[in-house]
Amino acid sequence: MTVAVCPGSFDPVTLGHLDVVRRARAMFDEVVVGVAHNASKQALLPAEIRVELARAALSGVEGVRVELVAGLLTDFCEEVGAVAVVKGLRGGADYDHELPMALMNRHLTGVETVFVVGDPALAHIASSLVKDVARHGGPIADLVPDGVEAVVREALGTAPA
Ligand code: COD
Repeated sequence: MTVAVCPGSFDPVTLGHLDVVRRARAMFDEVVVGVAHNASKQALLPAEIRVELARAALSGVEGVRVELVAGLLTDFCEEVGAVAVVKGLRGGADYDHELPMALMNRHLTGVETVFVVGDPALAHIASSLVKDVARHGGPIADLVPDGVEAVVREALGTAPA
């Protein structure tokens, strides 16, 4: 059985993330979604809430589970027996951002990274932009899975548009 890890901050999980996870599941027998800490980002939502929201969004998807990544992504990949990390690309900027991580992860344990091209209809969706829209009172319901908008708004203290 081939296992892949789809890692990210998922702060919060978006429809773009779900697209990447589904594409990964089409290639691997099992996908473990790893909710991790990005040292260069200050998370809005606590890790446990990010895990909860991702689990709810993916609860009906067979062969996919969501776990917290407590430390290094490469250690987590070894724990779950993953043969690959799957990341999504929206464009060239994503590739530039992802390449050093892919190389570092391969340097650490040899784990390969597989890049999937996301649905272009979702290419404008990024967790950071979702939070920015919500922070200014804009609508985000069609950018995130059900239930996520309310949690983000509560964390931000903003009312719906
Ligand atoms: N379409 C396609 N892909 C998308 C979309 C979209 N609309 N939205 C997001 N994605 C992709 C991103 O390109 C990325 O591949 C993935 O989804 C996750 O995105 P984010 O923003 O939730 O997650 P990041 O980029 O903050 O995740 C970084 C990690 C948390 C994976 C990284 O920091 C990490 O591995 N941390 C653990 C500690 C570690 O091992 N550090 C060393 C790393 S070399």
